[in-house]
Amino acid sequence: MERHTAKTFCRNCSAHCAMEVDVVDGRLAGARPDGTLSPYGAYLCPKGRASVDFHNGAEGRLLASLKRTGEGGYAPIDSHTAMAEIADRLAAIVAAHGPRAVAVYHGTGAYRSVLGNIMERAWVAQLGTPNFFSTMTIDQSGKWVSAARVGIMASGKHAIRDADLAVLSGGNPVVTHQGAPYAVAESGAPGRSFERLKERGGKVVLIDPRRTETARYADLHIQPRPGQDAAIFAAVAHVMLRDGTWDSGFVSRHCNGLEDLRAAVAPFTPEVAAARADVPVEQIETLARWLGEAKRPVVGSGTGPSMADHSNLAETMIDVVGLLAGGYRRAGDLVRNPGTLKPKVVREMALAPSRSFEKAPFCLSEPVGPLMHELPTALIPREIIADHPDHIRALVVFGGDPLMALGDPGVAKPAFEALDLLVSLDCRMTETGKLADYVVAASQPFERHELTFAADALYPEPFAQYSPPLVAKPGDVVDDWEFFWSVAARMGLDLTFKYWGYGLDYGSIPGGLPLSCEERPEPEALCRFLCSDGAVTFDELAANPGGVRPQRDPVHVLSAPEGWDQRLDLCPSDMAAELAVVAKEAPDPAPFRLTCRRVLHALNGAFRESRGNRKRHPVNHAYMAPADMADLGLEDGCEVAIVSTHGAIRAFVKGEDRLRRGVVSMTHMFGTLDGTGDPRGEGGSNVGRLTSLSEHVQPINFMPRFSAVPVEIRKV
Ligand SMILES: Nc1nc2c(c(=O)[nH]1)N[C@H]1C(S)=C(S)[C@@H](COP(=O)(O)OP(=O)(O)OC[C@H]3O[C@@H](n4cnc5c(=O)[nH]c(N)nc54)[C@H](O)[C@@H]3O)O[C@H]1N2
Ligand SMILES: Nc1nc2c(c(=O)[nH]1)N[C@H]1C(S)=C(S)[C@@H](COP(=O)(O)OP(=O)(O)OC[C@H]3O[C@@H](n4cnc5c(=O)[nH]c(N)nc54)[C@H](O)[C@@H]3O)O[C@H]1N2
Ligand code: SF4
Ligand SMILES: [Mo]
Repeated sequence: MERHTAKTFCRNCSAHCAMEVDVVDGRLAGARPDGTLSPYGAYLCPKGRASVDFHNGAEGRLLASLKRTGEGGYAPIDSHTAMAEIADRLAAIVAAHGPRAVAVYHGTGAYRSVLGNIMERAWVAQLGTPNFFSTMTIDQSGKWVSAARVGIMASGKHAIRDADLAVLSGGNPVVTHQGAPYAVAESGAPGRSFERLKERGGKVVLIDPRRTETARYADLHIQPRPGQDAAIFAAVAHVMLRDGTWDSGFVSRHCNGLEDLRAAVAPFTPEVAAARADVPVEQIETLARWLGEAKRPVVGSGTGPSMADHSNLAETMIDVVGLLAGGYRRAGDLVRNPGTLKPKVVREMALAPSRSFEKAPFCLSEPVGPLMHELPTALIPREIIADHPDHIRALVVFGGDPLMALGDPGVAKPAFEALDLLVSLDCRMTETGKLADYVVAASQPFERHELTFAADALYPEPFAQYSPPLVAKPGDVVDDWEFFWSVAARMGLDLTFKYWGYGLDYGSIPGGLPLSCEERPEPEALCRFLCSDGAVTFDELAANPGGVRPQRDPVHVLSAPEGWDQRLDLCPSDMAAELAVVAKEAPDPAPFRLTCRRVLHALNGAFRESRGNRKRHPVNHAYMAPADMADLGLEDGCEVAIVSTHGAIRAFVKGEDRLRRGVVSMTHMFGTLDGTGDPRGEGGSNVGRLTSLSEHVQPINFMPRFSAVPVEIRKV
């Protein structure tokens, strides 16, 4: 028996927790957290452990690629043959209809794949299609809308390690590990980041209809009716402006629109917001007072406000409150992590609103342009069926299950069926894969060369790690990067491999490593290239498998360049107009609102079938407040129909005294796309059937309503 231990890192989420794995006879045999150098200390969550089982073949991992047969079934196909056939079909589509006929959907799994992620963008840029879609626009792109119309404070928010007040609305990082820059927590060991903040005398405020696992750290937990974040944060702004507690130095240096904002939030007295949200007025007053008093506040949100009613407005108001409080680093402040693979210079300067969504390239079905160089995912079905010569005819799905993620299968599925070519690049069969012409079997992280690229700027302290493959690839699986390179090479597209980062237009990034169509790139060389401007060299990383903490002098925020005159807009006109609509809106009469939530042992659709998850969540429970259940004559395990204006599902209820009344809390990505609806038989109920891709979608990003969905509950 050959046995050894190797150091590596988990790639499930951007925490990239450092870990040690045992390899026995070429198979992964166990995993432990490695706290030796990790900026998070020793930490590993259940998904980190589940990924070891998944590598070893649990949960129906795909070991061969598949091609659809005439009879509607699948036959195995050699992966290289599959990639060649896909390239030929794409080339024919492009020759006949132009590059815009091709689209990609970049799912959550794609973020796990560093080289794949970049090669995908290189391919899309070279192909010249604007049709880049990702989960981000059906996740929290309200934050992108806000950035595009308010602008961006380039110095970034205070690090949690420096903050004295953390305000988080609608996120549960203790379960999801979703932290900075948007939510307020560190993504690795999130609980510890709150503990430390409180040990320093800092305070935590949480706004969530559910008393979540994160709420145990809250000094103030506001438990509102869902869907009221815009009103709550407008009222906080109202109080700060009323009491003169906003950070006037910061605001006058960087922001326009203060007087317009004052007028826009005038109707949102704390009494009005408290009544709408059904919370005590004092809680809103307290939050505003603490924000006024704090020296280094940070304000952020998770998916709750991004998925509920008026999500773009809610996210904009949350950002506006963060700006009024001056929750951003200033010239002279310490930059704890300037980045290791690509160190950055950080300046206290405002970047004016881009309003990119008002500029070309526009969608065909709606006059809307990109956010962060991506088009809105909720429009994919409309862009497929658009009566326009440029409509989407081929879709490559990279590490995602868009049909489950979009919801509204009655609309989305027929559109996907109308495609000439649908490809799923995934390590398992998904609901979208079941409709695909080809399912290409992808490798898993511990079988690939990878760098801590996605975490580089997110770690609380500088740190980087490189991991070569620890085990051989099983069966006939391919690395994601190889898929994109092979398809490009066969299509005759010369790619350039670049260090890409969010917000950058791939094509406009200067330099890069030119790749040839003839010579397969070496993944190690690609990783080496990504380290070329690093504070550590690739050789140092390769020699230190446990990672490296670069030693360098402390870095501080610099002032804006001489003559810099860009400013942020505290009151964009579309924000003010929507706020006026909300001020007049009558409350929805539906007795319950369905809210989003996530479970610890699964990662959206991935690891849903893991042992840990299935033990805890054999079905997708509909959690309700026990008092609401008593009113409806329901007990734990009763089957109910949950009915929205758009659809109905059945589920089993479970009492949860953490929930406020009037809320039904459920997880997404359970069950099948459009099965029988049996909540027991198909792996749980699919809440996507309750949501619509045409009603109650937001302006600009077309974000559907995935939370605060008005529903009725009926006993079956
Ligand atoms: N274990 C695990 N981790 C994950 C995932 C997973 O599936 N499992 N998914 C990953 C992904 S893709 C994402 S995007 C992140 C998401 O990370 P989070 O945003 O932390 O996700 P949730 O746990 O769904 O937290 C959303 C919270 O918002 C609350 N909420 C619902 N509606 C409202 C509202 O209208 N207002 C307010 N204020 N709160 C509301 C819900 O009660 C819930 O507690 O997690 C990532 N990490
Ligand atoms: N109703 C409702 N709908 C929602 C949400 C909600 O809260 N409520 N949340 C939304 C959000 S925030 C998100 S992010 C989306 C999630 O939507 P998606 O990202 O489309 O769904 P996932 O299930 O995360 O898909 C990830 C896929 O990646 C695969 N994968 C894992 N590792 C690899 C790899 O290394 N390579 C490749 N090629 N594939 C890999 C997994 O097997 C899995 O099938 O859903 C959205 N939809
Ligand atoms: S927090 Fe993220 S990176 Fe860390 S073990 Fe869990 S899934 Fe992996
Ligand atoms: Mo997400």
